[in-house]
Amino acid sequence: MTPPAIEPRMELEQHLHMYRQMAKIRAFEEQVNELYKSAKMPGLAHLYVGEEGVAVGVCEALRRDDFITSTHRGHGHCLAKGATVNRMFAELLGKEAGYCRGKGGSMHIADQDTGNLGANAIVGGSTGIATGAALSAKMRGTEQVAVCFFGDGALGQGLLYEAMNMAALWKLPVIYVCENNLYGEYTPCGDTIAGEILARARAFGIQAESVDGQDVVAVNATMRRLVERARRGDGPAFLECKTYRYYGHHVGDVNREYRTRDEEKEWMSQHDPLLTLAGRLTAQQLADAGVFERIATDVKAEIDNGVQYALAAPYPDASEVDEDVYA
Ligand SMILES: Cc1ncc(C[n+]2csc(CCOP(=O)(O)OP(=O)(O)O)c2C)c(N)n1
Ligand SMILES: [Mg+2]
Repeated sequence: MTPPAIEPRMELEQHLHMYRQMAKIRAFEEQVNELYKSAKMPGLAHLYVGEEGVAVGVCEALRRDDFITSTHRGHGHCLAKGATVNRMFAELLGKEAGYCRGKGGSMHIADQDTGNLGANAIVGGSTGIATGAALSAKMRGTEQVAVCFFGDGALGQGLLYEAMNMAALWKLPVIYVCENNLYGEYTPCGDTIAGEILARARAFGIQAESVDGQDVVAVNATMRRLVERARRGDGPAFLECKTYRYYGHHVGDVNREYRTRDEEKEWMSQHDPLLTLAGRLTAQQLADAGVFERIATDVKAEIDNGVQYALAAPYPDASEVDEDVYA
């Protein structure tokens, strides 16, 4: 899809804001990788680098009180919906100031204040939660919308189809955002997905579209349209965002024998969401290299401060080890 022309001042500001959000997510994730490699972070993490255009394009189409549900690869969703870098790092390092008081870690970050109902380590597990949130919004008449992020791997989970069936029957304000990054763990999605992806949603009568997930402006424009129709009561939608993760499945997956270095280089050089937006704004003479350098400097300072804050922050007291823990 051709993105809309960028001209008015407000639109430029919004595009620069989206660029900044993507740069923040990327810098956050690069720092998480450093924390892992220097053994300062317990456990591991699934990095979102390369996919920033999806989370930012989607969340910039939402209100603060709209809901999202996230996945095991969820840091980008949290930050795009408004989470702070300080509390995100604190959570990853198991500190009391973290979003789950340090007891959730990378794959369970939730933030009620920004409508983030939580990451989920169960592939496809959040589809029921997002659909339930949409049902609640409809019953309460709040005009809130719920967005359900999930990967191509979740297309193999039955719950998604049960949820989509209900959402279609009850015309719920939910948007299913499939982040198709071509792989589920170490398997190309062509080996696991039969037929057309969009046809699965259309079988329930759900409006289904595909978008270039590396073009944040296109993602945002498409989402605005789908969010608007969900908010006015026209029911659910399904959006496939074609994207790519630059790192391995998780931080420990460094050899990536299931794909080629050439394929990676192609995505990084030709389809990078930050380069794409910066290149377009530069070509249209709406911004120059200095603008993007200043954003990079600001973002680096925010990330440096955040990680220092979290490294110095206290752990929860041992006496509360069984508090706020449900399983
Ligand atoms: C129900 C369930 N089955 C298997 C796993 C193990 N697992 C973790 S991530 C993953 C792959 C997910 O792939 P995808 O949904 O495409 O997301 P991506 O990692 O590509 O972002 C699998 C199989 C799991 N966490 N939950
Ligand atoms: Mg995937």
